[in-house]
This record gives sequence, structure tokens and C-alpha cells, in this order.
Amino acid sequence: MVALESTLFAHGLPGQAAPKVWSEVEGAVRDAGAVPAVIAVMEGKVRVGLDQAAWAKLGQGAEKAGLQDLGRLLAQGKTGATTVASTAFLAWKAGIGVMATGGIGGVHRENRDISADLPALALYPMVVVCSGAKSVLDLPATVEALETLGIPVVGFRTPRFPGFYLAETDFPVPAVQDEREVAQIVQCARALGLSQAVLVVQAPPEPLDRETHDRALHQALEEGRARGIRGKALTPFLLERLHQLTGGESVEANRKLVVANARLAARIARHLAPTG
Ligand code: PSU
Ligand code: MN
Repeated sequence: MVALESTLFAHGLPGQAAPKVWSEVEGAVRDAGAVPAVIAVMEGKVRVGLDQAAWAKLGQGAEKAGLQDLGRLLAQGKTGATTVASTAFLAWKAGIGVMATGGIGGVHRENRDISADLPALALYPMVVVCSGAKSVLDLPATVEALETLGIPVVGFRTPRFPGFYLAETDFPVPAVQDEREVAQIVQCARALGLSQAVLVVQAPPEPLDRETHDRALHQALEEGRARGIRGKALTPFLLERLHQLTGGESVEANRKLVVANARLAARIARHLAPTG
């Protein structure tokens, strides 16, 4: 099985694109021989595996649900889209070992805002497949934080940490060449009893060109600062502005990389399955 976070659909992509990307992602997981399970809180209940009907609810402004929100949403019968942090926790509880996302949260450039994704990845022994961390973040600080927390990063056919919209950053990572190698690393880490997730990163299939990216990002960051946007509203704000400022190019890049990550997660899940 491959767990998928729902915040990426509810807050990371524009409303029209989200259901399409959702079904493409589920299709990619199935085609690779695994079962997709999008995770969310629906009317006060944890749901592992959602149908398209659930999207109708999630798409209508469901709140972004981090770890800190889960107890309250359950108590109050509310609906929320789970982040990497809360999805990793719930997947682990449900006995699912592999998940996919676009990019993990990390250290933001301002206000010492650190995503709960980072400490969560140190706590729950998942395999998390992604395209690194979003370039809206302070990437050097994010890479440092991963190291501080003892979270191993392996580059799937890449020797550099990818930057989500960018194919690569300056940060080196140990590279692996196939799913079997990933599975072996995961099995050894589990045998030792390490709690940390294994972060498998791969380059986005269709990155933005650096100039388009840097210009849009510069403007989005300025606007966020000027409007005083902070806390959990910041990541969705920056992503939305990037989508608008690149004329949808970043949505395409985002769609392609999420699908590719889901597919790779499915292949890794198959290699980790008892039957191999
Ligand atoms: N990756 C994407 N799009 C997203 C996110 C990740 O491709 O929208 C979301 C994830 O749910 C991640 C969250 O957990 O952004 C991080 O938000 P914050 O910085 O507030 O922790
Ligand atoms: Mn934050």
C-alpha cells in the first residue's frame, strides 16, 4: 500500500487541477501494482483510503490538518486534509510503511517557522518519496535540520537533493540506482530499530527553468512578507502565488512530480512487501 497526503490536493494545487491529479496519482500507484490510500479526517473520523466523493468535501475548504489538529477534529466531528506530518503518523498507525508526496515541509525563510513535517519524519519509520523540499523554503537550513534529526536522505538516481520545482540543488545526497537498493537500506534501518523515516528523493520530471522560478518566487516571498502571512497559511499562499505567477507552469511541474513520486513509492512498496 502507498499512503498519500490530502493537503497536497486540498491546499497545494488549484481547485480545478486537484481532482484530476488525484485520480492520476491513484492510477499511477495501481499501475505499479500497489494500492493507493489517500489519508484525511472526514467528519471526525480518520479515513485511510478515500473515494472521489470524499474529494467533494475535502475540496470545499477543508482545513489543513497537522498533527496538532487531529484530536480537535476528531472531537468536533470536523473534516481536515492531512499534511506530511499527520499523514506519516496515521499511515504508520495503520500499518502502511510507504508514502508519497510532492515535497516535504521544512525550515521557512522567515519567522523561524519550522514545519512539523521535520520532527514527524524523525518519529515515524516511514519511507517517504518526494522531490526534496519546496524551493520556497530555506533549503540549506532544511537539509541541516534533516541531518540534525538523523533522517536519512537517499537520492533515487540523483547525487543531489532536488528542489521540488528545480531539478537539483547544491546539496549532495548518497545516490541509489533501483528500488531494491532502497528496500535494502530500509530493511537495515528497521532491523537496527531506527525510528526515523527514510526520505527517498528524486528529481522532478519537468522542472521549471531557473529564471522563471526565481522571478516568481522572489515576488511571492515579497508579497507574503508584505501581507504578513505566516503560520500554516504560508505554504499554501506561496504555492498558489507561484501557480499564478508562472501562468500554471508550476502546476504542471507539481502534477508531474507528484505522479512520478507516487509511482516510485508503489514500486518501493512492492519490494518491501513480504512476497517481494
Ligand atoms: N507538498 C506539495 N504540496 C503541498 C505540501 C507538500 O507538493 O501542498 C504540503 C504538505 O502537506 C506539507 C505541508 O506537509 O505542505 C507543509 O506545510 P507547513 O510548512 O505549514 O508545515
Ligand atoms: Mn509552519
